[in-house]
Amino acid sequence: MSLPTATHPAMADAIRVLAMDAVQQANSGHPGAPMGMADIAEALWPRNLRHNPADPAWANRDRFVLSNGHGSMLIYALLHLSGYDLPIDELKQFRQLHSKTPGHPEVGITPGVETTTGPLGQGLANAVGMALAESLLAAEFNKPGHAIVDHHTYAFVGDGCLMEGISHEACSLAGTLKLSKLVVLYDDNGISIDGEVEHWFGDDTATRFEGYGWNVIRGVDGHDSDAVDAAIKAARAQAAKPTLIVCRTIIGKGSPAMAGTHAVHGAPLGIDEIAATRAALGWSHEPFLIPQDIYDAWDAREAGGQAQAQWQAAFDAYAAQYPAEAAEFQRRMRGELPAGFADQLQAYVQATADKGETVATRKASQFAITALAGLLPELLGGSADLTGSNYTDWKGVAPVRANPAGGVGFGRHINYGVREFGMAAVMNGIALHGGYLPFGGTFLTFSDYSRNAIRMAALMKQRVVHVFTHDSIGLGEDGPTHQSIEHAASLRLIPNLSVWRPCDTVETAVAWGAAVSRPASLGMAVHDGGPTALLLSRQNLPFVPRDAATLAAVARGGYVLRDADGARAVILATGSEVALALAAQEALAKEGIAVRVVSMPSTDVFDRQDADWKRAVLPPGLPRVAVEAGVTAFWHKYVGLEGAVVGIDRYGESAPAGALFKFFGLTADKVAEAVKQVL
Ligand SMILES: Cc1ncc(C[n+]2csc(CCOP(=O)(O)OP(=O)(O)O)c2C)c(N)n1
Ligand SMILES: [Mg+2]
Repeated sequence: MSLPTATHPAMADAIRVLAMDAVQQANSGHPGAPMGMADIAEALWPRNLRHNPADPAWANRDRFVLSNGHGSMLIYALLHLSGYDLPIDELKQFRQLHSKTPGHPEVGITPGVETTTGPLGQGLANAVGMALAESLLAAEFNKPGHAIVDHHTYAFVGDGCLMEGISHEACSLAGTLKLSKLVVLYDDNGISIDGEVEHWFGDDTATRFEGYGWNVIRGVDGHDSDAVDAAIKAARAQAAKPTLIVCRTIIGKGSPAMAGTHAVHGAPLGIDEIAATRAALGWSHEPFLIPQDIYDAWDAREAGGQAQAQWQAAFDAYAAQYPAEAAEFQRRMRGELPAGFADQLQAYVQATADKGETVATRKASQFAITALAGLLPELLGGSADLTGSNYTDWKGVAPVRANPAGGVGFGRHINYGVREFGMAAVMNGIALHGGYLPFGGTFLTFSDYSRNAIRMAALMKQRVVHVFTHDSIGLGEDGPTHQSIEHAASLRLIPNLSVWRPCDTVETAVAWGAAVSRPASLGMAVHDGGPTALLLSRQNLPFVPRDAATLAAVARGGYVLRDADGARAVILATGSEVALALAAQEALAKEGIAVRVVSMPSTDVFDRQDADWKRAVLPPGLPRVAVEAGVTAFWHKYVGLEGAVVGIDRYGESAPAGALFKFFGLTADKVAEAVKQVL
């Protein structure tokens, strides 16, 4: 690109001063990474990134992820300078309440921010998910001569991202799947918070990535933007492998006293050093004043508008020839479910109720997946190497596999390998990219491995579904390492995460329906969506017949499953313990004690019901007993301090499931006893 009058170094210096001045003004933040990566950014954004500041939601834009999210002033400066709707006043409000420039980049708050980053390493895994979504969509929708899906995904990473274990999980998968349109630029500055990383991070990172099957471009001078530009172009010129560009940089470059030291990582430079930096850079302008020639050189609006218009023309040609595919692509990228889906879902739930099968809820989940996969072409499954246990596949589904020449062939089931955290963060990237509704499975106990990515999905309100099977001591012989105790309760503490622990095929069908029907959140259009965790049994659970009203009530998250005239107490239960509650109800009835059984497959969905519903299900004044094969503390929210909870407050044991339920007192007798105690 030919530049007006501003030089490349001056363009990069604009980032440096914006970063150091905004951090100074906020009296908090991280100037080191933006100052150190300014030249790399100047090589990528104006010279290589295809994006349109006027339409941050353009489907075929290149994706950009700042995985080292602490360097947030870098992306804010880039968005501002490139012409996004991020005025200079927002940069002056860096890190202030309700500004568009929060401490770490957050999707949905700042136009042009593709994902929320800050937990190091996860942005990189999100980028892998975005690149995977791009490659899959291209395989699904592109036609000869019509490459309507054809963009790159770029990520900036620091030492921290590459020290994090998730970088191994995600990048190993990216290499195996030959995600060649993924280009990662490594800020190899030798510094992290504690100082010089050589003392705790001595890896040969380049060789490590070559081992993953990446194309590695070593030894690039990260302050020579022409060299970085050439490396990016070399990466784009090959279609076989993802690329890591190792850019040797100086953290805080430009600051005479602090560059190259950890002092500049996460603290303001101070006014004296800022003055010295201005002098050293030859930058005479006041804080937040950028000369017009520099704005002109950065302005991406015209080029972006042209790039999008060109793509639109290509898309229109595609739509003329393939109208159904084009409409489907647009629907999918908007994250909307197909017309008529709600009715089809209802019919599926009804059919499930009519069949009345007794199976494990993991199996019921596979039934639901099979039905939904036929209705929702966007459904994209997978498992962290437990497909045959999680039942996340369906008959005839093709696995996603790398093409020998690069990229992936089309499939709808991803073998994520034994990488729970990577899977969860890759799924977030897939959802953020748009076009697919990802779900993935593992054992519930290993949700801890995925946990921060589940939290990030919840924070970002992303529609992803976690299939967590083997949800309690009911898995039996594998023992306490595999038996979930605290997991259901702790997942329920994550805001925006919807958690379901269904008791039979019907509740499982409703749970799946609720999960896929949460609104999608793409780009700035973040509404009340979010992820879902389905907690499913390994063991068979008896089908519970319901009348029409009871069937309709399942979607409320908590409902009266089996009432009794003159009920004197309520038993609440979830999942495998609903059968115990029903058995206790019967036993108590024989003794003349009438109790109501409430099934509570989703406490968060129940909590969102109106007060009348909640009072009708759990009448104030009726004593309550909760039963769940896990920690008891959570349930006092519903039973109060006067109520009783039958649960397990220690780790499990290795034994057949039947013996374990008995040993831990998860029996109908014990539940009945607890009811008598609260009467
Ligand atoms: C998962 C996670 N752990 C810890 C932190 C806190 N933290 C923020 S930046 C940083 C050091 C990162 O080093 P590097 O990526 O090299 O950044 P640089 O100092 O070079 O800007 C740490 C530990 C974090 N943000 N995320
Ligand atoms: Mg570093």
